[in-house]
Amino acid sequence: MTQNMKNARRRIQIITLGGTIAMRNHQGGLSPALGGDALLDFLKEIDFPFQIDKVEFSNVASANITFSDLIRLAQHITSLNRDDYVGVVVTQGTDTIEETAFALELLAQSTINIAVTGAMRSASHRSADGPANIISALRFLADSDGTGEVVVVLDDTVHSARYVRKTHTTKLSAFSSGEFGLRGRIHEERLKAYNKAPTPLEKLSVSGDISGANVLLLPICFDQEAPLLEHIVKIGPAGLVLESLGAGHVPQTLLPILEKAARKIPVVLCSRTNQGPICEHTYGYPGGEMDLLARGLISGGWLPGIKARMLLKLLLMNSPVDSKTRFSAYVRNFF
Ligand code: DAS
Repeated sequence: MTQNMKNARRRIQIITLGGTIAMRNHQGGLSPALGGDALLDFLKEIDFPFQIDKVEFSNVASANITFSDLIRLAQHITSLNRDDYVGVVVTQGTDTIEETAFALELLAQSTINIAVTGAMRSASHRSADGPANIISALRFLADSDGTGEVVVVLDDTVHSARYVRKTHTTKLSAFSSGEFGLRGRIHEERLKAYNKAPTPLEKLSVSGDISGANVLLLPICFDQEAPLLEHIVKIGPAGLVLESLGAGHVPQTLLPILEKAARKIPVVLCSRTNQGPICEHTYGYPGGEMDLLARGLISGGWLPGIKARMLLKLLLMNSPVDSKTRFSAYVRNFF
């Protein structure tokens, strides 16, 4: 995009959803407090070359954001005029930010960039990080081309939505892109890009109907009890994502039930290590990845379990047809 084109688009919208960034101490514990106006009041002291619109979408802990909220949010962003907007900042709780940002990458049908941010410290904290994170998110948008990219910005670091993970409960630097590396860093008020924006993923249209798309994420543990898994499969989920052992392995006692489930529904193999890809042709023992893939389970590739569950759920909401093949196509393009 040329500078002239960029200058023609002079608006950024900040959409507030809640989270620690908007929480205050109340009767000894943090809870949602600041609405959009109060949260963003500090911006009036900052000289920023864009018009900033505020939209208060909700004010909840991120554990309470729902799929219907997420779909409404994506539709709202899609409806913004791309000739006017440089980008959108979404503020929300950090607990589910890696899932919602990835979902926006799949759902928002727009070339407007989206920077999702939050805070590790509440608005009551003497050195709250929320305002700095919002400013960094605005700076990312000011310095990046509108390709419909979705990033998570915290602690001056910029992460591609599809790679970012929350890896610590409380540290300011709680987010990591692992082996994929940072998308960039905000340095001296500008974006230093370390990596290019990843190739956009194919967008998914979904209705708000989530009834046929129950997907369970299940970590597999040492000597996991097969009867428990049998009960879960009997309940009739539309899909199952396993955070399996190592590079895609399970105890062999689980094989009959997993094979049976995979005949009916997509059963995705991810790793509970949450780092590195599932192997395809390394381990040949019963319960190894070669055996599981041959029994009809599908590889989650590099996707951590929570993102595989998000992708599978949105795919099923889009259409139950060919969900295994379509899931695998996304997995190939993920990295
Ligand atoms: N852990 C909190 C946060 O970081 C709560 C939440 O996710 O809403 O925002």
